[in-house]
Amino acid sequence: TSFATAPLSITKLNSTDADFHARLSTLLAFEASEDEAIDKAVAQILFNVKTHGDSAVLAATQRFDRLNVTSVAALEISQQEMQQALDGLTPEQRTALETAAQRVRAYHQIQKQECGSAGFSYTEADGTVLGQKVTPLDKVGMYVPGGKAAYPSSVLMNAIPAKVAGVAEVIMVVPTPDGVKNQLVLAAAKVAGVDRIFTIGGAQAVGALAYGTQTIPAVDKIVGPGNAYVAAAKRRVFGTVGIDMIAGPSEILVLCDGTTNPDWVAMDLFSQAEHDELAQSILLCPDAAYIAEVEASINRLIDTMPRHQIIRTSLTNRGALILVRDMDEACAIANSIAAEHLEISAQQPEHWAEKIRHAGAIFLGQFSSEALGDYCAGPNHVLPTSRTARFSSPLGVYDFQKRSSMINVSHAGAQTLGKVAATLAYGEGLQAHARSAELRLSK
Ligand code: HSO
Ligand code: ZN
Repeated sequence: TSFATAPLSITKLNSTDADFHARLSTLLAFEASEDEAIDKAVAQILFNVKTHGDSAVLAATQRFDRLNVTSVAALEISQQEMQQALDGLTPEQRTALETAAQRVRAYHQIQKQECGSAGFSYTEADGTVLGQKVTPLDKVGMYVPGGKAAYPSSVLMNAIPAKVAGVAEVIMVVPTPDGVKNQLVLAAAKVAGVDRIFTIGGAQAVGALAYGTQTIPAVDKIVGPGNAYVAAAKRRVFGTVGIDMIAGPSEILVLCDGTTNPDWVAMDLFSQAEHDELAQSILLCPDAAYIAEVEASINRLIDTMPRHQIIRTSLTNRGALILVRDMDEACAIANSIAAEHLEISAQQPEHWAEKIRHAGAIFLGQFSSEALGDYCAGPNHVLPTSRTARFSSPLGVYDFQKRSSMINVSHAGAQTLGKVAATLAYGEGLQAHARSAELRLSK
């Protein structure tokens, strides 16, 4: 049912206002709530899983997801069941999933070639060889949320770069409260090449992957988004295993010169606002009349959206339409926002893109809607949020590799390096280091 609602009250800012920067930072401020009660409960669950293994995982799964099985082995989903899920899709769904997977795989294969996966080495004049060796991780755990945020596209985005990197085993965990399985998630896992799936979730799943149990193998890194319990558990097991970033709410920043159809821009703002109430959608534009048009589009289109309530809350609390002096200023503000997604919906988008230094993904031109990147353009949709694009990158092949230094000192090299090392070692008062270097000096 659609009903007339009051026009949406979205924050409007003008970059020439004296309090602009203060208001912008208030708008951007986002603190991931670190709930003490949640963290305490998580610590207890992790301790139980670490000390009791399978039986603790089983007890927590029975309690939280109401699954009454007698072994963790019974919670594993077979490759055959994944295949059945894939076979059960409509031809249209199946083709879309496979096309997306193929494009994401192709992109990450190129990324693998370009990100130094071959390592390097060089030989010095005296024959000493120095270099770096790149190795994929052995085992990776992938958390997939159950319920409303269970995105098959995220299964592709997390698993495919891991498999392209050469990870031997990708082990997925996904909670299935009351035994309800998401067929699209299982199908996506099959298409992405996930090796094993366990229907467990929450802190108990993170603990099982981090410490290993009688049935669930211990992994080397855990990736994938989850609720507050999962995030707290990932923080706590970090160090025992690697983790990816802890993702905040989705963000879109549209930088528009006023030449794109305003309905398109309104829908792009909706597309991230519909993820959740805390998502952030912002428009930067130098044309006041155009901003008014986008606002009219927002008000005309919002009630046609099934998720209009979430969109309304998100846009009201965290959205903004910002009038800027010109496109140059828009780029400068975009850099300070360092958004997860930046659309440059403008003529000559490459020109403005050159000025952008901080954004998780940059979408150029009016045809590059973020939605295409979310599903099937090829680049990863797991991106730095909450201004972390200032210092971090999209999830990629490199997140599933690690590097080892290689040092092969020649006899001649040991003579020159031995003296340098010994001198520094004596300076540090480390006699054994000095002698170790000196023993290799020829008399
Ligand atoms: N925009 C999300 C990814 C996603 N969108 C999944 C749709 N499905 C990441 O910020
Ligand atoms: Zn999205």
